[in-house]
Amino acid sequence: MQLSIVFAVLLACILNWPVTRTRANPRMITMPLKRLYAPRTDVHPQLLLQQHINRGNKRLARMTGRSEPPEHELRAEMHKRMYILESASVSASSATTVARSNFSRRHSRYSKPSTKAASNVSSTGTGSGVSALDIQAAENGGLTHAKQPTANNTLGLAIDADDVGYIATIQIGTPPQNFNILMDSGSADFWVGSESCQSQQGTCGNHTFLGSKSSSSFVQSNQNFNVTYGSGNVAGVLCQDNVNMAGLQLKNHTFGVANEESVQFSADTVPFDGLMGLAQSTLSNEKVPTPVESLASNGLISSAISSFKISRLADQLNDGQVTFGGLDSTKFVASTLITIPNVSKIGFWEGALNAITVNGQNTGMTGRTAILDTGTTLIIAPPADTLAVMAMLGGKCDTQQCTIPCTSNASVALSFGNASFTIDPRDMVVLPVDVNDPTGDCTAGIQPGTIGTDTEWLVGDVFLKNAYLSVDTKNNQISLAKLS
Ligand SMILES: *[C@@H]1O[C@H](CO)[C@@H](O)[C@H](O)[C@H]1NC(C)=O
Ligand SMILES: *[C@@H]1O[C@H](CO)[C@@H](O)[C@H](O)[C@H]1NC(C)=O
Ligand SMILES: *[C@@H]1O[C@H](CO)[C@@H](O)[C@H](O)[C@H]1NC(C)=O
Ligand SMILES: *[C@@H]1O[C@H](CO)[C@@H](O)[C@H](O)[C@H]1NC(C)=O
Ligand SMILES: *[C@@H]1O[C@H](CO)[C@@H](O)[C@H](O)[C@H]1NC(C)=O
Ligand SMILES: *[C@@H]1O[C@H](CO)[C@@H](O)[C@H](O)[C@H]1NC(C)=O
Ligand SMILES: *[C@@H]1O[C@H](CO)[C@@H](O)[C@H](O)[C@H]1NC(C)=O
Ligand SMILES: *[C@@H]1O[C@H](CO)[C@@H](O)[C@H](O)[C@H]1NC(C)=O
Ligand SMILES: CC(=O)N[C@H]1CO[C@H](CO)[C@@H](O)[C@@H]1O
Repeated sequence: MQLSIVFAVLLACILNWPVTRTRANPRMITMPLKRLYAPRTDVHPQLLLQQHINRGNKRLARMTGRSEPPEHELRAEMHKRMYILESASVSASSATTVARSNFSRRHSRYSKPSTKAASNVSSTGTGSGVSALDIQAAENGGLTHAKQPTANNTLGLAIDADDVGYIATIQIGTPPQNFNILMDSGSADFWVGSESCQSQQGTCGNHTFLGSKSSSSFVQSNQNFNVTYGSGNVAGVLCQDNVNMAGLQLKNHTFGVANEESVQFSADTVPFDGLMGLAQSTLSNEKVPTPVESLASNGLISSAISSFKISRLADQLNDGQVTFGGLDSTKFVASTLITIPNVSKIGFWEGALNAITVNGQNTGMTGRTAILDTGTTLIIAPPADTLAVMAMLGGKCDTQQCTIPCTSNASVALSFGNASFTIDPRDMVVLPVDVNDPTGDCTAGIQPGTIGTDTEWLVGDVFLKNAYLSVDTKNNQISLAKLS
């Protein structure tokens, strides 16, 4: 595998690994990729991935109002994957632990990637396997911080691991404390951990908590709430406190403090302290307006609009952001903006998906809808649709998952309104089945959802890295545009 000099040197610095120049082209560097990744002793990326898939399936179930897949089914999926890992003699001894619960870190999770490496990294992924950066991030977890946005009313979105999730820093309480918050367009509850938070492991980990000890403006109610996500659940009480998002001061906002968190949220290595749902509040369990709805009703922004630029770790641009009250016109090509009605009856952001093409060839699928969800990593599609797309991609599906060659440069495009949005081939190859073989088979960016209607897609970051997304509560509409 060849990588551009800057990228290779960056990696070499991070990994303390020697790089060798090839004679043929002194500008290019060959890296002994296989040697970069010692067998890990904790959670294998494939297990993390199964967790993402399970999570997607459960979300799909919840949003369509059907019963969620029973816990034992999900566990069975995990066990199947463990079995595969064991037979491939990769240590799965701690595979029952939760994602990233004990990751060894070869470098600081808060290390700042060089922006100089940015420009040409993208050329290394397509057609030549999963980038070394992604594999390393999948193994190490942690956050890659975003650059400070220049637009008003805008928060940078840090990247969790290898594009697993997107996290903003906001301030809550008096005096204001920083909280890292997962920004989720696919749910509608906002909560952070409370000072008395407990988990099955004891405390709720190395996180920032909210309560009367740390905030003089904190007021707790006796109204309970709970939320079950695809992965994990929280329960607690509603409270009021001051919330500052990108300089917008929401006084006495009502939201949740979690007194109980499952380990998916409480583990030390989970890089966020709470979650902000930015779907419509009709979907919320807390039954209170979302922060963006409150910003609008208090006149702090002109309309309840949230707009997302989801960034890709491999690009090394770190320009992810969420804008409240409007769109950041510097992030998209204005002439490509399309606006479509929301069709979800229960408060998701769901639009008509008019066509799906593979390498420009129409799959012939019609009448599909897509829920646009920044909080889901992959695309979860109905099984029949997934199989059809995989067949055209040259991929295959077994009972565990769908895979495609890591070297695939096939392009899948989704059409909304009258525009077609092409998914970068790099986003379709998520992680090598064998991390030591980054040009072998890769988990595909589209996986089958076992529960849902046969026309409903759950479209997460694999797609959203390729479009600017804006959602508008008052007008009940969704806009998408090509990235600038
Ligand atoms: C976590 O990793 C450390 C260092 O590798 C090890 O000593 C410890 O036993 C591990 N803890 C668990 C719970 O696996
Ligand atoms: C990136 O690639 C472009 C063309 O592919 C080239 O003009 C430019 O010099 C490269 N930049 C770096 C930093 O290598
Ligand atoms: C941000 O808002 C201020 C005050 O309204 C305005 O002067 C400035 O031009 C805005 N900046 C951007 C980048 O829109
Ligand atoms: C807790 O997290 C902070 C960063 O948020 C880090 O600096 C610190 O080392 C962590 N402490 C432990 C015990 O993990
Ligand atoms: C969760 O909240 C619902 C009502 O919002 C309630 O019916 C249910 O009992 C709660 N579950 C738990 C485990 O507290
Ligand atoms: C804060 O909001 C709650 C609930 O809406 C309300 O009961 C309370 O009076 C408010 N407090 C202040 C100081 O505005
Ligand atoms: C994929 O790459 C091959 C050669 O590497 C090229 O012939 C083909 O046109 C590419 N396909 C797409 C869809 O870019
Ligand atoms: C999509 O439709 C709009 C008007 O509804 C039009 O302005 C635009 O040119 C169309 N785009 C394409 C690619 O056809
Ligand atoms: C929550 C909400 O307003 N949902 C709407 C989304 O759009 C559909 C179709 O226009 C409406 O029926 C829903 O009420």
